[in-house]
Amino acid sequence: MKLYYAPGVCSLAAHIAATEAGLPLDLAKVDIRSEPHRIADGRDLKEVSPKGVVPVLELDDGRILTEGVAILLYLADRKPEAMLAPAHDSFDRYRLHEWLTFISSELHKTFSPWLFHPEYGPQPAIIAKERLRDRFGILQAHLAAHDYLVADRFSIADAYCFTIMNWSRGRGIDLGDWPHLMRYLAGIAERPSVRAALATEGLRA
Ligand SMILES: N[C@@H](CCC(=O)N[C@@H](CS)C(=O)NCC(=O)O)C(=O)O
Repeated sequence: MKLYYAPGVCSLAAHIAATEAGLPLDLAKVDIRSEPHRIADGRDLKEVSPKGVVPVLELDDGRILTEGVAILLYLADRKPEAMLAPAHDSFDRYRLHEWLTFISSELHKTFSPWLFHPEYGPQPAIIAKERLRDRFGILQAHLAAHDYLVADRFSIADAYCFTIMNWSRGRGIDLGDWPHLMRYLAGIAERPSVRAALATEGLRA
């Protein structure tokens, strides 16, 4: 399998999940700040996926899977024994989807586009940061009573949540008002899979 990724962006979640599961992954770096977005081999990312955004997962048979949540679920289901997603027939599986959807629509897409598109100017960042406070409160309330998002064990939801929340660093977002969220993120950052994925992407934990 090959993961098309850009350092530290949402594709990091898939990188962490594959590392956590021990699934071998070829990595193809994409420059999402160039137009068009160039893969390290010189191709335009749109030649691989018309959506032109990372993450993209290329299976060994050539099939292409896009959308981070779909990729995370696919990776978790390749290695059920790694228990990165609850069993299909359990209610916790729906809790997993509940969190993945929350992270995707309420966190990820509130952080972007201002984070990666400076052409939007300062105003969207101000509004988004205010909206994010509500979302952080929802996470904080859950994490006051739990170490992880789903079923009290690390899952793909935690890999995704960590990846997106990590964007707070150095962006004028002080997480001091959400101590349980800070504790949770610090714990995830210590996981060997997270440290390894960050290091491979040239980032520090
Ligand atoms: N709906 C997609 C969105 C992926 C996405 O927003 N990718 C960003 C990085 S986090 C990207 O590649 N942005 C490049 C761009 O917007 O041109 C998913 O959830 O996977």
